[in-house]
Amino acid sequence: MTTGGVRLLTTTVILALTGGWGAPTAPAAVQASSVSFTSVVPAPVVTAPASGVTHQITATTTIYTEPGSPAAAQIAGQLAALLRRSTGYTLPVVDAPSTTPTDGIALLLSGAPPAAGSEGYQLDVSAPSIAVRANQPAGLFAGVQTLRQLLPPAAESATAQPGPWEIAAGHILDYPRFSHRGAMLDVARHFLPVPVVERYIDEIALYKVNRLHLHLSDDQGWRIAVNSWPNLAVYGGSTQVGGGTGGYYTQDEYRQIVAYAAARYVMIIPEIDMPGHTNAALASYADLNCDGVAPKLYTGTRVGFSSLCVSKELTYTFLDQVLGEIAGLTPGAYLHIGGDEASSTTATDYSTFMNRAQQIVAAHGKTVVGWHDVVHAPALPSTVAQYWGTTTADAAVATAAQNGTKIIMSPANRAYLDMKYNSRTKLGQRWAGFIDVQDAYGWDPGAYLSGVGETSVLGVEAPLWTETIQSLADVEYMAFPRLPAIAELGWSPASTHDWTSFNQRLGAQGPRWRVMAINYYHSTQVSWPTGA
Ligand code: NGO
Repeated sequence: MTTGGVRLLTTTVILALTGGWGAPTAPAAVQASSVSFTSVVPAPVVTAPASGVTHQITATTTIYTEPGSPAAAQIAGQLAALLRRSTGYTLPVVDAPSTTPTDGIALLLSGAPPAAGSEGYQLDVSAPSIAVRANQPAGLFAGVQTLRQLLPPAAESATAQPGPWEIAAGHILDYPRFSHRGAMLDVARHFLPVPVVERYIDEIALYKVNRLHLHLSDDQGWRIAVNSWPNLAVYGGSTQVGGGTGGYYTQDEYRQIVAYAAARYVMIIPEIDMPGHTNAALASYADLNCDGVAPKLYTGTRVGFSSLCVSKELTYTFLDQVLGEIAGLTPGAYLHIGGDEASSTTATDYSTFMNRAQQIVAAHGKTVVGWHDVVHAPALPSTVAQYWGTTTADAAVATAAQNGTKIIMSPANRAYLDMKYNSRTKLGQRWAGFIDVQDAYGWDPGAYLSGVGETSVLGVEAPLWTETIQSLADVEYMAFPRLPAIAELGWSPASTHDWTSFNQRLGAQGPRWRVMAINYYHSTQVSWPTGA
């Protein structure tokens, strides 16, 4: 593509940090033709650019896919659909021939090195062809996300653009550091409808996030239909923070979210928070309360005032039926049972309750995840604890880790996407501190919490709580650019960790987000290219 008659070779021209990002600028970097081969987020394990060589996608490009693999064909179809919109080309998807194609884009389930594992891939871009090779479909999907980032940002456009569609040539070998690379949406404080969740899945998948944890219940709302306890959604889901009408997912809608995520190699982890954070359930069924009296629905933002009734047997029938239905709807291995801030439950009751809740989850064939408070109750060996503290030392979590408990790292002062960027941020909270991009990026999940080493860490997760968040635009503003920072910590080897490199690669995403109409925060810490 030409900009004012000058063909730009790369988008890696970085604006000096002179506060000039908001100023009117001449040619937008979004029109640049070829993106640097080293601008991928998360950073790949091995990146070897072939200098001076480019590949061009043209009107005659074919997408070849692994013969006999419906999963590969689906991924090829996703890539074709994206590129047909923006290039206007036909881009037929056909079975690859028995010898490796010498033209076009090939998505192959053969020829990847064992090091690529089940989620990694090898990408080779040369002048005549592009090949993504993986051992498993998840790796092909990941490789395609990398390829998308190497294309000009206009490739993400929903309408046909003029091109040309050049990609810098080179070789990438890539695989993840951690198996759990998560994002969380709190759909309880403010309900977020299915299209918002699906769009967020698209956005996180581009950064190789492979888990979406849905916080489906809290004091202010119950967000999933449960056939055996229908009032939970119908009544308990009828409001939200600030008193809006709330909402809930029908079981079909939840299945739709699960399937949408699965097609993008994202596992849904549903959370029913307990024994605290349960006012919506307690308001829906008087019998769940120790005194038999249902509290009113709650639309404020206090925490720690509600508790399921630990001494009533009905509570465990409730858990068994609710968790049983949700387990049945969820193909993923995990059920999250919260367990945080149970300040209205005594320590003994908390232990009794969490112990039984874990047995119930296990009986339904799922692995328990709990907020790290769960380590104060007897834990099943398989129970995973999600660390959300603000300190780098927690003796109980360290002891649990030393006894084999796996930890998901979500330190609130680093990974909470609901924290404000700074004092001028309108949305969000500040209880865990301000988090600008450099704070979100500047820690090592495998060496952050004392006594919790790399082998105890299942991965990272960036939670987005929604006390102040009400719309897709709000979600995007808080998630971008911090979510890609956490995604890189989850995927990339510690050896690639480098703020200067990350800053430039992150900045290169800005023009892409413009084209995708992602409402991102223009952090002054990031070296955005001209026009982003
Ligand atoms: C805490 C609390 C949530 C809040 C969130 C807000 C956890 C695990 N429990 O995190 O109820 O919504 O902070 O930042």
